[in-house]
Amino acid sequence: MVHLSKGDFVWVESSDGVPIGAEVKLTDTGQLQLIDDEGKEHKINKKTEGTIKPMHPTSVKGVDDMIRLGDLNEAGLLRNLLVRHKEGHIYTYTGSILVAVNPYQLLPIYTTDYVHMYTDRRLGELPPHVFAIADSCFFNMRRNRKNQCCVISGESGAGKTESTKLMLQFLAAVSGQHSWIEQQILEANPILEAFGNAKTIRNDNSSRFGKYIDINFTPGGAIEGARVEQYLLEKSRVCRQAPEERNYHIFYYMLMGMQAEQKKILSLGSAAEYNYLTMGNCTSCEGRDDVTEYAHFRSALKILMFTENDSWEISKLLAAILHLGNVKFEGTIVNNLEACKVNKSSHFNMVCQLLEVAPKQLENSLTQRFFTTARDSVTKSLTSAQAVDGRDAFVKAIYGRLFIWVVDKINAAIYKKAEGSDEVQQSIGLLDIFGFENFKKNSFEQLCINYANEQLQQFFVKHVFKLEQEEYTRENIVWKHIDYQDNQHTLDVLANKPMNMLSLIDEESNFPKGTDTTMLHKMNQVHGKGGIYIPPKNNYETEFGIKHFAGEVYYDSKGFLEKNRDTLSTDLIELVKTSTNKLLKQAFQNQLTTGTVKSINPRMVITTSSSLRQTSDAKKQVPTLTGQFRKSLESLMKTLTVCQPYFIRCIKPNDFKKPMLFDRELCMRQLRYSGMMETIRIRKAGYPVRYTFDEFLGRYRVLLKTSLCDPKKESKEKCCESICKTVLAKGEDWKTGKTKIFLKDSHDTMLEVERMKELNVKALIIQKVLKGYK
Ligand code: AOV
Ligand code: MG
Repeated sequence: MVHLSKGDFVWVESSDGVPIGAEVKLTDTGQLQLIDDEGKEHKINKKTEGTIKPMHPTSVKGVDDMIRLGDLNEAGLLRNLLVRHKEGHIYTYTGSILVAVNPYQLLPIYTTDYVHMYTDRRLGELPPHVFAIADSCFFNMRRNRKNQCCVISGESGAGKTESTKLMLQFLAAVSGQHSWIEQQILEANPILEAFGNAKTIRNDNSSRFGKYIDINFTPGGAIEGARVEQYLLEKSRVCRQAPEERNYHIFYYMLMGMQAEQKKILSLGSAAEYNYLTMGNCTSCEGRDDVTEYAHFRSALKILMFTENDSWEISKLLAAILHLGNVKFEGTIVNNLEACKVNKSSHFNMVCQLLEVAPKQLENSLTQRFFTTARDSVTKSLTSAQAVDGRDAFVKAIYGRLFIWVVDKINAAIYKKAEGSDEVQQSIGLLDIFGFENFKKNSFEQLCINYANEQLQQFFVKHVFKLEQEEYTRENIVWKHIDYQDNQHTLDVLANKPMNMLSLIDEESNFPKGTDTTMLHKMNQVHGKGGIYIPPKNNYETEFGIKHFAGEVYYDSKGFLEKNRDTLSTDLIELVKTSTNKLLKQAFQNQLTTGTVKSINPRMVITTSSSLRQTSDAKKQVPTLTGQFRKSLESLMKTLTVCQPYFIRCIKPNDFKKPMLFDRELCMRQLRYSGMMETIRIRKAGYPVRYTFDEFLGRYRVLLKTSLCDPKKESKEKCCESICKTVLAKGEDWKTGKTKIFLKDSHDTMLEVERMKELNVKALIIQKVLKGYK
C-alpha cells in the first residue's frame, strides 16, 4: 500500500483499462480523497488500496521528450500528452519524432517572433515545436548535404495539413529572400485546397487527395522552387456526398463569392439549387466563410500566374458541372427497348453553351452509345439510369482532369529546374496525404486511402524499427531487440503477394464479365482464411472487412469495379473533340491525342486517365485507378527512401472538433496503432544519430583536444571517441560501432552547440589578432 498524503499524485484503475492519474486531496471534513484527471472521485478502501500505484515525478507535470518519462507505460504516455494538452502544449518529442495533438483553436505560437526564435537552434534547445522540426530539416539538409523529407501522418482531422502549412511557412521565412517564389509556394495551398478539400464528418477541411511538396533550395539555402505531386483525388465527391458532407470547397466559394454579373453570365444561383451540392444536405460549413475564401482563392490564382481568362475558363467548367448535375433524363421505349431522352431545360442549354458543344451532339452522347462491329455500326440507346451514370462519369472526368490541369499550372509557376548548371539542388519534401478513414459506409475510395496509410505506416516501421536494429547488428552494437507491430503482412495481402486484393480487383475490372460479386467471391476464395481479410457473413452481404493497422474497416463492395475502371464512353470523348472550349480540350489532351477510337465492342471504353482499355483483348493491361495509384505510391516510397526522414505523428484529441477536450480512449487508440509506445522504447534505448568516423571528424574536429588524443598517432575511431568523452558528460550512453559512431538525439544537439561555441571563440580570437595588427 502506498502511503498517501495531500498533494501526492498516484495512478488508479480506470474503466477503460489504462490507469489514470489522480491527486490526493482533502475533503472539507479533513478526509483523504482521490480526484482523477477527469475530476472523478475514487474511493480509498480495502478493495482499491492495492491498485493504487505511486506516480513518477516526471509524470506529474509531464516532460517535453517522452524518452525521459519515468513511468514508461501506456498510462504514463497518455497522461503526458494529457497534462501538456491541458496547458496548451500541443507538441511533444520522442527523440526527434514530433507528436502533435490537434488543439482545435488558434494558438499564438506561429508568429514571426516564433519563427525567429526557432531559427537556427538545435532540436531540443527550445520547447517542442513544428518549427523546430522544420529548422532541423533545413539544418540537416545543408549540414549533411542530403535531401530531407518529413512524413506527416495521423487519421483524418488530426492536423496533417495544418502542420504541413506551418512547415512551409517556416521554410519560406528562413529561406530569407521574402521573394516572389516563396509567396507563390505558400499561395499554391489555397488553390489546391479549394479544389481538393471538402467538409467531411471527420474534418471540415478534409484533404481528398494526397500531396508531396518538394521544395528546392540553392546551395546557399534560399528557396529556388518547388514541385507538387498529387495523388488520387476522390472524384466521386463531385457527384455524390454522404450526409452532412459537402462537395469540394470551390463550388461554394464560387456561388457565394462571385460577382452578381459574372454569376448571371454563367446562369448560377445559390448552392441549394444544385443536385451536386445538396446530396449531403449541407451547403455551409461552420467557421468557414466562403466569401472570404473565394477572395483569397482569386488572389492566389493571380500570384500563381493564372490569367483572368484562365480564371474565367475554370469558372465556366465548374458552372457546366453544376448545370450538368441538374440535367434530367426521361425514360421512353423505342422499338420495344428501353431508352431515354434529355429533358430540355435551361440547365441543358447552359451546359451546351459553357462546354461549347452542339445540343444535339451532347444529347446523343449522353443518351446513346455508338459502336462499330466488324460489319456495321450500331447505336444502342441507354436507359435513363445508364444515362445518369454516364453523365456522372463525364463530370468526374472533367473535374479530375481540371484538378490535374490546375496542379500542372501551379507547377509551371513554381518549379524551377536548375538551369544547365552543375549545382546540385537540395530539397525538403513534405508529405501530406488523406488520413486513415473509417465511416459508417466505406467504399473503394476509403480502401485506396487506407492502403496509402498502410504504406506510410510501413515506411515508419521500416525506418524506426527495422533498419535501425539491422544496423546495430551490422555494426556489432550490443543491443536487446525491441519488438514492434509490423503491418507488412497486411500490406502483402493488400498489394504485394501474388493474387493480392488490389490485383484481384484489377483483374476483375479488366475482365469483361467481372462484377462486384465475382470480385468478392475471388477475394473470399483467396483471402478468406488469411486473417487479414474478413469475408462477408453470408452470400447476400456485400460488405467485406480488412484488419488495418489502425483498426478494422468494413467496405461495401458495391461499385468497386466501376470506380476502379474509371471509364468514360468513347461517345463523350468524341464529344469533347467537337468542343471549341480550349480549357476543356486541354484538360482532356491525353485522351484526344490517342487518335480516333473505333470501337469493336460495346465494352471497349477509354480510361479517363490514359489511352485505351481494351477489355476484349486480355493481353493488353490497362491502367486502372488502383493500378496507377499503386505505381505512384511506389515511386513516392522510392523518393522517400533516399531522403533523411523526419516524422510528425498527429493525434486527434476528440471527435467533436473541440478545443480543450481530450478523449483518453480515442487518444490511446491512436497512440497504440501508431506504435508510439514501442517508438519511445527504441528511441530511449537506441542511437538514432550516427556518423561514419570520417563524417564525424569532418564536422567536429574542432572539438578534439589534441593533448588527449593526437590525430597523427591515433586512429579515427579513437579520435571520435575522445571527442565524445570530452563533450558529452560522463556516463552518457553513446557507442562506437565498426565504422560509425552512434549517438542519441540529445548528443547531436550538444555536439552542435559546443561546435558553434568553439567556432565563435576561434572567430573572436582571429578578430582580436586582426585588430592587434591594425
Ligand atoms: P488532416 O489534414 O490531418 O485531416 P487538418 O490539418 O485539416 O487535418 O486539421 C483539421 C482541423 O484541425 C483544421 O482545419 C484546424 O481547424 C484544426 N487544426 C489542426 N492543427 C491545428 C493547429 N496547429 N492549430 C490550430 N488548429 C489546428 V484529412 O486531410 O481529413 O486526413 O483527409
Ligand atoms: Mg489534410
